[in-house]
Amino acid sequence: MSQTQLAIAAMQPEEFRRKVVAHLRSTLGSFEEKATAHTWSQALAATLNEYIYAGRSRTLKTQIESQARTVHYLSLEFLMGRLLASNLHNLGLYQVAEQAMALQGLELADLLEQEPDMALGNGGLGRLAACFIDSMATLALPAIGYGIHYEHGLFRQEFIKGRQVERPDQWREFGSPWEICRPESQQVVKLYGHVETIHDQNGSRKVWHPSRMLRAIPWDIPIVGYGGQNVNILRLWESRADHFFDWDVFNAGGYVDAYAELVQAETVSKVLYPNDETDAGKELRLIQQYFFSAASIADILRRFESAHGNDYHLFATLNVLQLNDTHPAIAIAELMRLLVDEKQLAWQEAWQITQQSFAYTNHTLLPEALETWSVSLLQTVLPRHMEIIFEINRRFLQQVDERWPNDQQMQAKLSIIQEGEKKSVRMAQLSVVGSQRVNGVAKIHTQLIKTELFPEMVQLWPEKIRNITNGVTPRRWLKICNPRLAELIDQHVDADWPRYLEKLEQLKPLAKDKDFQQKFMAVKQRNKQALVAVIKQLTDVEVSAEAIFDVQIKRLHEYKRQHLNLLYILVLYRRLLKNPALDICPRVFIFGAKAAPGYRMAKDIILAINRVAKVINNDVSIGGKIKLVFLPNYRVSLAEKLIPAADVSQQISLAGKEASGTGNMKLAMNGAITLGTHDGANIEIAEAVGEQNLVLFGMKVDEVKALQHSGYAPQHIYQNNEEIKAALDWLSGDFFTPEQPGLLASISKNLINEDPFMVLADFAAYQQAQQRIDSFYRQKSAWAEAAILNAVSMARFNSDRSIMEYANDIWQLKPIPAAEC
Ligand code: Z2T
Repeated sequence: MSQTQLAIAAMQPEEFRRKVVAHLRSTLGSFEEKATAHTWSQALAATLNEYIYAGRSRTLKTQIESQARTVHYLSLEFLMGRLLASNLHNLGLYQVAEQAMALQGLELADLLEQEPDMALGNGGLGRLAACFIDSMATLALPAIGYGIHYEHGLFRQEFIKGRQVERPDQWREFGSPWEICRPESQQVVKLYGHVETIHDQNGSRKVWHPSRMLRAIPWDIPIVGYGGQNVNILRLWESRADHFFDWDVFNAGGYVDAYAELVQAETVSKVLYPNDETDAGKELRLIQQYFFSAASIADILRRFESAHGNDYHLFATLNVLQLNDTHPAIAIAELMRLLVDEKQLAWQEAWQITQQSFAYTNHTLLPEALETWSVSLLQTVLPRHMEIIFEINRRFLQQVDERWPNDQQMQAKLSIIQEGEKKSVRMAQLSVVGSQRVNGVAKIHTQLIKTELFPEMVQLWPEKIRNITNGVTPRRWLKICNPRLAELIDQHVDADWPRYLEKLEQLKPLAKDKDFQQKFMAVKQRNKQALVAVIKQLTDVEVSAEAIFDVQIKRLHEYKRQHLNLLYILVLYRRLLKNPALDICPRVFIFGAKAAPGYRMAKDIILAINRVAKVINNDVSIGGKIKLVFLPNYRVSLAEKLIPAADVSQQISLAGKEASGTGNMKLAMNGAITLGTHDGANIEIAEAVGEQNLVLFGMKVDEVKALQHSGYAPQHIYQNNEEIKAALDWLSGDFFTPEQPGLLASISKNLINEDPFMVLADFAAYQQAQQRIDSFYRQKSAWAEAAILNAVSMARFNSDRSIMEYANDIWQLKPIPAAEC
């Protein structure tokens, strides 16, 4: 144990209480009698910061001394959620804080609830980045996260008459105790303008004359590793107007115009784009991407130069830049621009450094999510970068020509530039060409990248594409969110299991133990009771904790098939109306999901679930056998309440569409049984927990492919399956929307005529799988055994394992535990 850790271990509640009170008075300018729960939570955060900053200095000193190779995780999204509980746990101060607050007559849980979620991300991709920086700090890797300091994160969702309405997220309304502004490290980012070619004795060179400038101001958020020894940084850039620019306009007499410029500049980091898997292609989005990429690279280069001057050949030895999807891919062109135009390196040298430095993670195969930027937009916003991309492509196509001589088709297929009426840049191609490694996020996904998305790239560079299956941090997603289960685990294995999750496998023999089963299921029951109260508070619906809690929580997307779940609920409800004595286990269907604001079908599905819910929940004739709730404003902090209470985890995407999924891992880790398709990480979860401990169903990827080729005709299924037909007709009539018949018809219409994600084709298998869940749940002991085996077999899905694989396979990075000083 280090000195700090010893000091923390020796901390007494009364001493800690006094520290918090001191901060309440001096940092918050309040006092005990006056302070609200919010003020107390701020005082608690301020107290933690004493330890966090000490840890940060320790970590930084060690890293500077060791001249460590560092990874820079570039991501447009970091879905952090709340940080107070996580920091308390990671520092080892949770219990003492709980006791200290109790001495003060306060409930720590109430204080934790005061903190708004830091929702700077959409879904899986953003939350993955958050789990990964937790693991990087825990594993003592020299790592920095780079992103955008959005003023508004993902919208807050409300339902009005069952419809999603978006409200602005205000996470910083009252400030955040975790962030520190670092004006001394600000950067300038330039945009627009034109490129001049200058001819001199050395030939010709290019000079970019930008016409706009932004300042990028960094806000640093400390990331505390588990155990508290290492503290890394998440650096988020905020855009501001450039001083000089305003000054010019001001002198020209345009005081108010200067303000208009200022507003434009500050728009860049104003709001997170709420699209999860569609490419919006908006100019402001491109500027966001470039703004944070350019600021981050300038920051990395500044740090490099202060240690190594202009010895750029060392750059790729000491730095690796991980691209979280193609969102920061423009960074490849930016590093080339800096090395070639500003540092005057030869193209070849610059390219070698660049390609050695970057690595790219692909998160989806959905064509609508693969980013392209129109050449004309790039020429306007980033004219020099566009030239550089053309040159990268010209040289790449030479390589293609060497491998496939005179093959025009191959040139067109592989080109970074998509030819056609409106030429565009394919950012995935650019990322593959510009990186030393490319990775997919689950075995099946990586396989599909190799066979479907980039088969030729595999021939060009056989070793480039790797798999690294996603993971989730067991600190947040087990220890913190499920204290009751954590306590049960603590009674049986070493306390450091959140760091070494494989230790839970020691519990496998207890899966058959009746006493342990009873304790495990008692935890689940308590968690369900807690969720009952949350459901009542959020929806005013009363549900029974005796029912199966069947949970589908994820972004709303047709490929994720929330409407497959809904269709089954409709069929089941019809069966119950026909036969109220139908013998089924009572079940509560629970949804949580946000739809992209412009995604019509997704919003229609939300409306449909809410309308069907209203009818079912008020129908006394079915004796409360099924209930249906859609919890509003699904987010990280709500997930932390839902996941520990779930019995069934629905992961029912069409095979081949969900790259990995990570909610599937979180739910299994908390003892939910997966009801899933042969897709993404579900397949690997089945390998880990054993086929008999989850329910997989439906078409596999090759069957989906075969059906597509043979011609999929959902109309035939609709015509030939009485229950499907009745349910879809029911939905499009007036039963659920008497005031507006046909309001929900778009869904039925879509499924009958197009059904792009083959909901009807998988329906029969799905409803059988649901029946298997029903009979499985009745065998109390078998179910408990399976639930336990799920929870204790998740070591492979610990994000520490994912990050170790990145460190070994991609980053060549070694842990550097911070030394005491
Ligand atoms: C996203 O959350 C994911 C993929 C995206 O592709 C975009 C977003 Cl915002 C551009 C998800 C995948 O859908 C999911 O399967 C995966 O587990 C997650 O990324 C993390 O890899």
